[in-house]
Amino acid sequence: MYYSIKLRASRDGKHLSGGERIVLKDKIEEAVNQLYRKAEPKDPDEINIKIESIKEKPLVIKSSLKIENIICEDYKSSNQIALEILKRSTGIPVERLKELIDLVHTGSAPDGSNMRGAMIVNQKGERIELDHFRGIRTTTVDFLDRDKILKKLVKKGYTERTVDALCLTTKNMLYPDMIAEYCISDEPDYITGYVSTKDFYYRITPLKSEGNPKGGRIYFVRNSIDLQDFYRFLQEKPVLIED
Ligand code: PML
Repeated sequence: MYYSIKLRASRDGKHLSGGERIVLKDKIEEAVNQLYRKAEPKDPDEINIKIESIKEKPLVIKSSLKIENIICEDYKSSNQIALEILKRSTGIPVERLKELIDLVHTGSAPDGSNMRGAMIVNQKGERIELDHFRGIRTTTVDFLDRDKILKKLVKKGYTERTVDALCLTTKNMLYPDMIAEYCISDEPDYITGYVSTKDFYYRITPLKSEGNPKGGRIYFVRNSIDLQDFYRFLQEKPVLIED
């Protein structure tokens, strides 16, 4: 049986670091240690660790999205490329896409802070997430052998954030009514972001301006989406990725 281990670290109530692993019982301790070691340098005053058995049979898929690396001179030209990919895949007019992307760069929660999860936008360009502060979070997904993937991607010059992001967005793209995703980190100095589609993870540097503490994700979906089912799939369906 597989277990999900989730860790969330915060200081003064503000989220600092989080992560999830899905492992077999004999790897629980190692996974908790790995997650703890990642959070500890950020000096949290509270750490929550949740370990639960996964009752539903995981969906095991062969491969994650293919990475296409795009490097531009500045974040404005990068965002032009992101806009073109998103226009092509979603059909949403560029003006509306620009407004949505600007929101992620300036804080997409109603009070201008970062949302906790992702915005959901349909093909009419409407925001349809149930809660504009919480958004939607993708969980219950991991690589079958995460250490192997981490080694492979780090060797190519990618980071641990790439591994986590690739894992989440690969699960997102399995949902039939999910079309594309846009993401920038809320870490001020992490300026690489991505746009993903059904087949590709376009890793784009720099996708945001250096020092900007704002960030987040937009999930672009079909108009026909069943929102309850989408939330359930992203939050609860266990998915393991082989490679
Ligand atoms: C990458 O390095 O491939 C981009 C990762 C984006 C991470 C977003 C985040 O950590 O919030």
